[in-house]
Parts: sequence; structure tokens; C-alpha cells
Amino acid sequence: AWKKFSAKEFSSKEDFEAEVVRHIETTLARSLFNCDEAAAYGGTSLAFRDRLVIEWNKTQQNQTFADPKRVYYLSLEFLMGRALDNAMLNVGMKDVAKDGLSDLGFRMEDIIGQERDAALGNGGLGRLAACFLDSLATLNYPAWGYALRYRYGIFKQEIVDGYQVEIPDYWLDFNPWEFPRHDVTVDIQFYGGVRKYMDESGKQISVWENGEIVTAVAYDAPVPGYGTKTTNNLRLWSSKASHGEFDFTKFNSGEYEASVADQQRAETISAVLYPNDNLERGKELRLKQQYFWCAASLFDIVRRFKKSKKAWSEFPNQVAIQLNDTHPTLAIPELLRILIDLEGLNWDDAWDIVQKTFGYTNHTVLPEALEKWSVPLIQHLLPRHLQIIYDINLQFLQYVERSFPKDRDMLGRVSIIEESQPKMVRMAYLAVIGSHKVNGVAELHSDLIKTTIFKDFVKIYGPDKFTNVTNGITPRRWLHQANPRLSELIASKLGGYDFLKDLTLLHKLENFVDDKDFRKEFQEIKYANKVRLAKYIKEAQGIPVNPSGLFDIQVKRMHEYKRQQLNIFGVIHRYLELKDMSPEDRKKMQPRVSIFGGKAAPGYWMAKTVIHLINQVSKIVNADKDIGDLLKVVFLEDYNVSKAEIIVPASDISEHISTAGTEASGTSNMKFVLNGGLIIGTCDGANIEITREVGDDNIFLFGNLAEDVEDLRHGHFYGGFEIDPQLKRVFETVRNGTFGDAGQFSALVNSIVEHGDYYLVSDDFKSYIDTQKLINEAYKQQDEWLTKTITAVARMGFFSSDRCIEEYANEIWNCEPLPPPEKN
Ligand code: DL6
Repeated sequence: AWKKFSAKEFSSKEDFEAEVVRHIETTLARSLFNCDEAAAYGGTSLAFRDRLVIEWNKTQQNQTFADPKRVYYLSLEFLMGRALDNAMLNVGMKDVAKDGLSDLGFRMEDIIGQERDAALGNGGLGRLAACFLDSLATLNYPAWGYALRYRYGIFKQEIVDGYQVEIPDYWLDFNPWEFPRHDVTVDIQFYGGVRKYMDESGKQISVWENGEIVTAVAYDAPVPGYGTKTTNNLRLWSSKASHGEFDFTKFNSGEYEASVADQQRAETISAVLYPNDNLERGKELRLKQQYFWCAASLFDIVRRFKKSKKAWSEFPNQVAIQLNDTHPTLAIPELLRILIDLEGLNWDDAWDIVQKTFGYTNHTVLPEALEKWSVPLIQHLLPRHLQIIYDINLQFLQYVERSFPKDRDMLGRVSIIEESQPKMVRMAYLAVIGSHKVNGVAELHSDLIKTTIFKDFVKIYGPDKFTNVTNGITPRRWLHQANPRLSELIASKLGGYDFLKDLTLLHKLENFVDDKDFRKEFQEIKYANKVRLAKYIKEAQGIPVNPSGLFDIQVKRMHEYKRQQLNIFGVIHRYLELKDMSPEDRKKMQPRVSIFGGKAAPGYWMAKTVIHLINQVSKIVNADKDIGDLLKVVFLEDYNVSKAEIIVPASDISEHISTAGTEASGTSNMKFVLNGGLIIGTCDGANIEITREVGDDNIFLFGNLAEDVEDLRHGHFYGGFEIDPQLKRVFETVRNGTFGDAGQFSALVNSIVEHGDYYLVSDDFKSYIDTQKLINEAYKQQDEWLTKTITAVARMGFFSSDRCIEEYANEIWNCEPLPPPEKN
């Protein structure tokens, strides 16, 4: 039996079918006579899961024996999407499963479509974490992810009368991919007070006591690598009351509600993902989530380290912890607390260990996204941690004072504590001070953090503490899984699928740019992907779109800095132009389908107004008989990872049009180009490096540069400014009610006309619509367009998340892969 299960593969489709049937009948207790797609999904998942579990156990065993340096990726968000397709791809038996399911009377796509997305994230930051897990396993790094097991992930978006409505996403009804570890629990303390005393040796001891205890329970999910048996672990913490289910004393005295109140309060901690992207709201429950997750994860990491019986000084040689943004920054004072209060180390030794252990990734320079927590709140919730934060600050400021005796203002500027009312803890500063490396996520962004938010810290620590790791994406999900035909075509030309493990091999595709058969097939695949999306749009949204039109796609979180408003104003401008034309002139125009998708944070009113405007424009334009196929506008409901897998391969152009200097990197820009679409974009984030790689002939850049943004904003306020005349006309149309009640959109227009146009929509408008015209013309030259897209795909090798992980491993974590033993 061991032999049979030691392979990651099914030997035949019959084997697979037998496993599926066994699981349906026994594990799921379903009769084969009423076996529906949900049951077939269950059976298929469990059959593949069995294979993963064997390798997962072996990987963990192998890592325990070898005891290498491990990487721990602390991220409050992992936007994993669906697991079954990924598992089939990595186990490598998708074809066998397809045939087997067909014998059983099911289509593979339908079965894959049964799975709920694991949507434990908001956007780019969470999806990046998921890509990193895939690369860490594929490259055999001993690595774990740690996060929270939210009962509700990001909400489901419905559009009702053009408005966004949020529906809770309870995704855990049936989740075969997680394993509860009821034996792996950690008690986490909140509130209480700190008692200090001197021990016999005169050493000061701090005891944090009399707090409220909540228990963290581990849930594990396997993370399989591609083309390797390494299967890593994602550990999610769930909260529950420490004293069991409910309070019997209260229950027996008839206080039924009170008897379960504690339990509910405890469970609330891991109940729901905060649905804000690039925005922090400072809610107590969010801080509780952060500490709960950091403390449970650190306890787990320390427990594992202590099993090795190594000296504490070895800790940073065994453990690298990456802070994905500032959300896990409390891990810094928590590790100090463990080392000093619980393990008895002195401050200097503990601090040395902490700094060597942590690395911090910054993902934004937007002021509204930089985390600050009020001192009174931390004092109340985590009294010992506040003391430790003050101690860190004291040591740090003394160091700064010694190093820069003449710059007294610097102390106020760099202090972890902001002297506001109430005082605030600046989490990004704490993260910089407590880590040995700080990285940004694209070149421009990494430069910007050094000259803006962390300028003083570069002076203090020197430039070497700051580095760049440009983001990447996993080609397994974002090429092979999302676009299997393109992946197959590439494999046929490059002699196999090695490019999925070394994406730089794509460069060899340039040899086929002029190959007639290759070109034809490449073009056919794009068309087929557009047909697939058109079908989806018809089914989901009821809008018929012509797949021969230019598909222009902007899918991402709704945010003013991402400028979906610029896009929709551009669409209105195009609509007005078409209306102005004679029917003959119209015939010469390039048909276009403008596709939008993305969620707005529930409390972000302006972003919701943009969604509403897009839907109103869609209603009017799509019904206009003069326009027909020349312009269709679609807002795709509930954009998520699995929908992205259908949308991304179908673009001709995708929009990455943030105000320069605001989008740290972007990662969907990479996905679209890798799938044979071109970009219209600003000189922002990773667009700049994409341009460098693909060549400026193969991307459409427009707009002002980051270095000019401050002056332009200043000019708006002090010099006044003229709104672009073509944009003015767009505004008049919005104001005259063409797209419904003008009052609803007045704030949107006024934010530009009257309130300083912070995001430079007017400044960039002309350049944007001129570039869109260029695109129309370029698209008509289908042959040249095809050359551009093929060339761009061939040059995208740099943007694999495998490359990122190698850079993190070499420059930040200082750790090595641990390949699975040859014979196991
Ligand atoms: O690094 C991943 C991703 C970038 O690609 C996006 O450009 C950036 O906006 C996003 N940042 C955040 C920051 N949120 N917080 N906190 O989501 O990171």
C-alpha cells in the first residue's frame, strides 16, 4: 500500500475513477445514483488531495530531519483562488482526470467551476503572497505561510440598479483543502496589566498578566510545487473561546445568550477579512486580528526552533520572517517579549536576534494606507507591547541623537511615536527599525520610498538596508492554467514545458515571430479566448459583445489613484465622438469593447460612484442603435481570481493608468502581457520595467511623470488650472443628465473641477485619449499588432515570481532550497 501511495500520480484513469467513486460513496456518503457536479467535485478533490497529502507529510518530515533555515511569510492576506485545478496541474494528472470524469459523465470545466475561490485577500498584495507560495514550493524552499482563517473572505459583489451591493462570502461549507489541527493550539492574551519586579539577581522582570485569553487553532492547507514533490504548508489560525464551547454556569441559570457571548466574542477575531485595499481604518478588531495572528505564528515558530535545542543566537540562522507590509509588525515587539520576558535574554541579545530575523516589504507610499495605531488603544489591548515599543524607540532615538547631534528635528521626524492627539505608533517606522532589510516592489517604488517616507532612515542606516525586489507572477497559474492552449503552443515550439520553471526561456519565441503557422495559431488562440470571455459576458451580464472588437480591459480594485474614472471619461469622450460622426465615417472606426471589473471598499463612496457611472454609461451606450458594435461597455460583477483566469487571456489592451508614483508595482500588468495583450499605461510601478523588457514599441505609455506630480498638484491649488476642453465636454454630458441623475456624479466631477484634481485626471486626459487613438490605428494593422504581442510575450521572462523568490532568498533571507530526497 505504501508503494502505491508513495507516487504522486495515478497510474491510470481507471485508478482515478475508482478513487473518485470511493470518496463519493464513503467520505461524502453520497449515492452514485444522485451524484451531481458538487459530489463529483468533492470526489475529484479528495482523490487529488490524497496524493498531495502523502508528499506534504514527506516534505515536512524531510524538513524536520534536515532542519534547514526556514522562511516564514507572514501575510494577513493570501488570495489563493481555486485549488483543484492547481493541484491537478502540479500533481500532473489533469488529462487522466479529464478522461476519468468524462467516463463518469462530467466535463472537467464544470467540475473545476464548482469550487469556491479561497478569497482571503483584497487585491495585489494578497495575490502576490499566493504566487510567492507557489514559487517557494516549486523552488523547494522550506517555507510556510501564516495567515488567518477568515470565515468570510472578501465580500461578493452584486450590481443592483448600477450600484455595488456587498454580500458576505461564507466559503467554508465544504473545503476539502484544509486540515483542522485541533491538537495545535496557542493561547493568546489581550488586555490585562504588567507587573514589574526585581528577581534575586537584581534583574528587572516584567509579567503580563490578568488578561483575557483567546485560543488560536491551526488549520493547514498543502501548497504543492510544480514539477517537484515539495509540498509546503499554509497555516491559518482560527479563534475560539479558551474555556470551551459556552459557560455552563450561565447556561444553567437560564442566561442563554450570555452563556455563548464569550464564545462569539472570541470567534469574531478571525471572522472576517477587512475589505480595504490600500486603506487603513484603525479599528480595534483589526489590531486584535493582527496581534492574534502574529502571536500564534511566533509561538509556533519558536516552538519549532526550540525542538532543535540550538542556542538562541542561532535563531536568525534558522528562521527568516518576512513581513508582508506593516500588518504583521507586532511580531517585532512580540518576539522581543518572548525572548526577554519568557526566555530570559537580555535586551541587546534579543534585539540583535530580532533585527537579523525580520525583513519588511513595503507595498505602498499612499498616506491613507500607512498604518498608525493609537497609543491608548495599544496600551489597553497590549500593555506590555507598548512598553517594548517605547523601549525600542528610546534606544533608537538615542542612537540617532548620537549620530546626528546637530539635527534635533530629525528625532521628531523619525520617532516611532507621532506626537499627535492622541499619540500614534507609526508601524512602518517600527518595521524599518526592527528589520535588517526593507524592500519595495518595483524599481520606481523602491526609489520613491528612499526619497519620501523613509528618507531619514536612509541617512540613519545607509542605503544598503534598502533594496528592491520587483514583483512577479507564477507562470503556472497565470499562463499554463489560465491559457492552456497558449502554454501548449509555446511548449510545442520550445520543446517542452521547461519554460514553466524557467520563464526566461520564453525569449526563444522570438525565433518564431515570423513563423506563419505559429503566428496563425497564436492569433487563433487569442480569438478563442475572446470568444470564451464574450460567452461569459453574455451569460453573466446579458450583454452581447463581438469578439472581433478590440477588447480593452481594466480589472483591479476600484480606487481613485488607479483612475477608473479616467477610463470611463475616455469612454464617454469616444461615445460623443462617434455620435458626432456621419454613418459613413463611423464605419471606418475600430469597434471596441470596454470592460471593467473590480470591487470598491464598502465605505469608499467615491469608488462606488465610479462603479455607478460605469454602469450608467454601459446602459445608455449599449442601447444606442447609432453605436452598435462600435462601442460596448461592460462592468463585470464580482471580479475575483477565478474570473481573472478567464478575463486575462482575452485582452487586446489592458489599462494600468494610475497617477504616476502611486501604484507601487501592479501585477496584473504582467499577467496581461504574458497572455498576449498589450498595455496602455502610465510611467508607474512595474510598467516601467515592463517597458524596458518588451521595448517601447510594444507598450503604449502616456501621461505625466512621477517627478512632475508634486509641482502639478501645487499648481492646481495656487495657480488655478484649466480643465482640458475635451474633458470639459465630457463633464457637461454627465451634468446634463445623459447618464442619469447628474447629482449622483457631481462629487466625482467636482473632485476634479473644484477640489484640485489630486489624481491629475485632467492633466493626463489629452495624452490618454490621443494614445487610445494611436491604439485604434495600431490595432487595424493586425499583422504588426500580432508581432508586437508575440514579441512582448517572448520578453516577459523576468516577471516570474520564481525570480522574485530567488532574489528574496539571496538578498534578504540568506537561505537555501532543500530538494526532496531522490528516493522517497
Ligand atoms: O506588491 C503587491 C501590490 C502592488 O502590486 C500594488 O501596486 C500595491 O498597490 C499593493 N499594495 C497594497 C498596500 N496595501 N496595504 N497595506 O495592497 O501591493
